[in-house]
Amino acid sequence: MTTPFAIDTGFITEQNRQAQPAVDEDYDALARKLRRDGVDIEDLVARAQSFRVAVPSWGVGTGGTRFARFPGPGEPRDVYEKLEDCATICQLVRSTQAVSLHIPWDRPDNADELRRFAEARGLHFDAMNSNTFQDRPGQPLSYKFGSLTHTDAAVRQQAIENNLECIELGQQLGSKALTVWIADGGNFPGQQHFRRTLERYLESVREIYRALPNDWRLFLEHKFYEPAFYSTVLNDWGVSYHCARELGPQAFCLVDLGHHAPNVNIEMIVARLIQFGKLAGFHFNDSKYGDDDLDAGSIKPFQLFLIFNELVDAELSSMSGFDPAYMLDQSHNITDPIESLMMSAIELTRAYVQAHLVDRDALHEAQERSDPLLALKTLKDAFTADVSPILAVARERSGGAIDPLTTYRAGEYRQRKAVERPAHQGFAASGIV
Ligand code: LRH
Ligand code: MN
Repeated sequence: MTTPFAIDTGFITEQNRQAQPAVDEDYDALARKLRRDGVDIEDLVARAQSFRVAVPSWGVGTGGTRFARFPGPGEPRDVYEKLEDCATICQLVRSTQAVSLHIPWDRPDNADELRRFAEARGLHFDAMNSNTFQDRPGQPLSYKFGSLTHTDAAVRQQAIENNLECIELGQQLGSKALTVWIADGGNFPGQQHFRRTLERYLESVREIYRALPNDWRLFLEHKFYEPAFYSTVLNDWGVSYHCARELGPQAFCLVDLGHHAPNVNIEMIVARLIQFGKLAGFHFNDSKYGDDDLDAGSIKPFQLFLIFNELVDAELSSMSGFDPAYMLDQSHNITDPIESLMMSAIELTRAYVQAHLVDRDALHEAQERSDPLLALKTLKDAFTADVSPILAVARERSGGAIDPLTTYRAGEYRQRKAVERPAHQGFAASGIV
């Protein structure tokens, strides 16, 4: 068994040596500019180095749509190869040590072995994701007409047990949270009784909540439509908040950016959930129309910045219990998933550092004096600041790549994996599509 290829740290160091002079020049120029504004660039580098976001195991395989999937070379064929790719992402950007697994797509034969494999690559496991939106081979009862809210108690019980299995496996893997997203809903008016369906949801989730270890959190993920195209049971943050309150102190509301109707003010929903002490965290991605699962910051970077503006405002006002879980949830249909996940992690770090650049005293004063344009300018000054040198230096100081994309491509990781992982026609590591 040949050792799977991995990019050599010496290669990264050599790549950084070539990129260093330009980044040092830009860094010094930015340091001077920030010093004029009374900002110490070193504080921002430390913020960038501290930023963490989990990558989705299902995101390292090529995604697709109902129309087609175009698998790329060197696709990961099992959870171990998915972790190899996650380790490569972390090697280069140094902010993605956590991986979020999806069950049964990633169910290991030996949980301890998987945990050791991950730890040997500097990885650990973030929130577990249950799946009661697909029927598994040999599954006794179908989820066609719902899972946790199905009218048949036996189907609900099956779905509850699928979630309890995730908790049990997650405990073996060191995870501390379970994300529950269900596809339950209707395609036709009259198909579901809205109130009774939500009562069944709460009744079922209470069973899952009761099984939570004391140090675990339960993340409820709302979504306004798809795959149900008329009504969705957990359709928005209000219903999710009501349910999290009903369940208890270990239940929180997870915000997937793509799960809101176009033009919904997501940063305000985030502020609400922070104020109510029920923000679980995020599935970061971007979208133009529906739940497009595009790369974070690729379509609406200002919205991403405004979301981090709310998060940093809460972080700096040290709100009690404020501990949001940051995760990516994307589908990479036409790009190399590793490249997209690296760039997305960088765009999140960028928004986080820019949000720390906001002059909050000036913003507060402009708000108090009802000076909207000065308030907007105070935010835009931070959003339009090019903090790339800070991000590059932070990666380099954390042992990563100054220029991850160039280093990754020069390292020929994908080409090497294409040889190591010969494609099987029609075979794809289990995941979306
Ligand atoms: C549903 C969702 C959910 C996952 C799935 C992969 O749209 O966002 O978080 O389970 O994507
Ligand atoms: Mn999601």
